[in-house]
Amino acid sequence: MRNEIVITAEGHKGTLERLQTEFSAIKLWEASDRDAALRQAAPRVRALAHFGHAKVDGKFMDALPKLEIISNFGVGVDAIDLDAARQRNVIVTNTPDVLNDCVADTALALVLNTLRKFPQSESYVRSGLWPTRGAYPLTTSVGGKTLGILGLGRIGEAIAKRAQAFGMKIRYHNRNKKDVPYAYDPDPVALAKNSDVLLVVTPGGAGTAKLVDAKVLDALGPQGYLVNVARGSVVDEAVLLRYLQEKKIAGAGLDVFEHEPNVPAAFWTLDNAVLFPHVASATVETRKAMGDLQVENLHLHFAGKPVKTPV
Ligand code: NAP
Ligand code: 8YV
Repeated sequence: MRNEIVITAEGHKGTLERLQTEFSAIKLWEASDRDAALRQAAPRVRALAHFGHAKVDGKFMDALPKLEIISNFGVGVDAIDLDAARQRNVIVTNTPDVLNDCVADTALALVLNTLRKFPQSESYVRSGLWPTRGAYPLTTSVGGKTLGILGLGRIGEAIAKRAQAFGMKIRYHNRNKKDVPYAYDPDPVALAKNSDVLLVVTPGGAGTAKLVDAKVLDALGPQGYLVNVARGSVVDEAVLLRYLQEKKIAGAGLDVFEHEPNVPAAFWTLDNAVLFPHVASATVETRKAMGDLQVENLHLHFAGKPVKTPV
């Protein structure tokens, strides 16, 4: 008999297919009455497969009193109340490492696109402006610039390697200093002050909420660039918008926003911002690897074995 699971949202197609084939799956997003669906599942369901960024809080967990594991599609687990899970002895798993390369590639793409304005210069050709207005204005080079990584973890280290290959110098700030060959700054303001490009790749959640605020952006200054591939919550978005409009920083490259998929319309027309729709891990290969890990954790747990990637 297949083990029963609840799937919270419509996620990656191939993974959904696996989940529905290998488990007996209740698709919460399809239920006309979500509470009734949870009440029906409550006496039996021990596992939740979570997709997306909707909150999984203590109340949600209490609706499934037999819950033992939440298997998340994604490395960031800021949507899941980890304290509530701990209090209820619910294991939380995520999908680390398998996405490092793609997320780091995207981070570098944002660095290049933001400093060199490649998307804007591409639009210049497509809009037919080149013959009439002449050469596209000069931009600024990447090589020789200092990249300050806020959150030098698994993905941050993959970004550092790539950035070095582009001739960038690396600095970082974490709460804990690491044994790495990069200069350490004791706080985000010092890192911003010492960097040309501040690249944010910390986890989201309460511990990092608005970590990049006006003080950090002031330290980055009018020649400095911000790149965010972490979570929108880590940056004070209203302040960032104002600083971009007033040219108090030189530019920003953003893969993540505070209220995705809604990006304030004022960002759309900025010439000094490059905007991606949260695509850092969005390749066929990486999304499959993330889903395989999510499914593997569920199978291991149902087999009574330790999960592969607990949070
Ligand atoms: P990780 O290995 O846990 O690295 C996170 C790093 O952030 C650690 O080095 C940690 O060091 C540091 N950190 C945590 N809190 C901090 C704070 N308050 N101030 C400064 N540094 C702090 O995680 P990862 O696998 O690299 O992933 C990082 C995050 O990237 C994820 O949690 C997720 O939010 C985001 N992400 C986004 C995408 C996307 O599609 N855009 C894709 C994947 C991941 P200390 O503990 O020493 O502070
Ligand atoms: C995914 C991510 O886009 O892993 C993460 O933390 O942000 C991304 O890889 C997201 O989890 C899919 O919902």
